[in-house]
Amino acid sequence: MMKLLILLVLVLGILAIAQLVRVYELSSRLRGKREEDISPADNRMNARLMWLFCVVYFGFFLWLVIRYKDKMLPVAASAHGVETDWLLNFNWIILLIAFVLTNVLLFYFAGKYVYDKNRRSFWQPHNNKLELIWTVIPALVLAVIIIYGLNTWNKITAPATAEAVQVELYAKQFDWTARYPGKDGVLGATDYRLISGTNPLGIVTRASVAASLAEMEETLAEMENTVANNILPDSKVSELNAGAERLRRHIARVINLRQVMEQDIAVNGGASIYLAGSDDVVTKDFYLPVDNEVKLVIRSRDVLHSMYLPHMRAQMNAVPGMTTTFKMTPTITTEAMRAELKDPKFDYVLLCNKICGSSHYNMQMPLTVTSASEYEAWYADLVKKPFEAADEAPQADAQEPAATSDTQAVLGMN
Ligand SMILES: [Cu+2]
Repeated sequence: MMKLLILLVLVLGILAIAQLVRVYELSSRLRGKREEDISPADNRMNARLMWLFCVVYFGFFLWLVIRYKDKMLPVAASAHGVETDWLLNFNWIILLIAFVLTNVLLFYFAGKYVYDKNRRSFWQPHNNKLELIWTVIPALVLAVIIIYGLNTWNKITAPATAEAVQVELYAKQFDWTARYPGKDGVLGATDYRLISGTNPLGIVTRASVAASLAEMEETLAEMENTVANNILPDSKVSELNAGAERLRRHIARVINLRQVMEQDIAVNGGASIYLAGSDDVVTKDFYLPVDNEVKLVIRSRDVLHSMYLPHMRAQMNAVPGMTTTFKMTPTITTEAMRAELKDPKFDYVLLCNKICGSSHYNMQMPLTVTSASEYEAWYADLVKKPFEAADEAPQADAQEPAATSDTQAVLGMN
């Protein structure tokens, strides 16, 4: 109601001003004054208003900076984040100098050189020296910005070292799942064809392929049995047949995957990526050790997402059908950051930074950065629940009842 009233007052105010202007114009005409004649007093007032606007504008600008300072991110909690912040601040300083200088001069000159009929403007058609100055200086400044930026970018995007802790971050509408390699330190192979309620990340191992095939074959047999029993109406029978056909096609795809897997194992032996998955751990807990290089391996099941750790100044797209990576070194533990911010409830957070659907805003997972020893203890506990012991493991996809079996996922997928 209050908003409506304010709106009404605003509209009426604008109308009143428009009417006043109209009255002024009519009275000027009566007084025989032409519209093009602007008195020196009018010009001087406009000049003063230019200066006033300049002061009010920069005053508001400063007020905004001070007022919302606490909404800024705290100090960067990763090694490269400190460099990113330096780069950003460096750019800000250059921008601010150029911005303040040009805008203050713009308003100052507009006020200073108020129209005076006795003054003639200075006519300067060309000046090589000036042209040179305003070409060379911006070019030099831009070159410095680009070289400094590229240098930082190359450092951030360089490949991770072999000692880096590997963690997979798996995005789907609308949550994150983490996967840690088991004792072998290697993340096993994955394939979308195996995604199911018990294998949400589609980890490929001999056992998971066999389980997937067994479950699908069982479902197929049930379907064929139902059709053979001849108790369903024709429409249901054709629906069931179509479903069975899809299932047969998917079985063929998984058999194909099995072939690829067996060939890889035959060629690479124990080093095959298909033998590395059974001890992987799929979890909703995201822990990282402090002062240790980390390689984040990022995948998406459905649409574009983006792995975003604002406090770490880390961001990387999660693209369906491909794997992206981001390496970083966290430098401040959760504990230390809580002390720094005097906020005992503070947690680092992993967000999705691509608008990926209706619950995008809620797609987040807390990150805990601990000391190396605490991390070791946590990890030792974690690897007791490997992926292959899926029967006892807590279901990662508990909040998604729609896809609780291989078959349902397959039927929906085709
Ligand atoms: Cu998302």
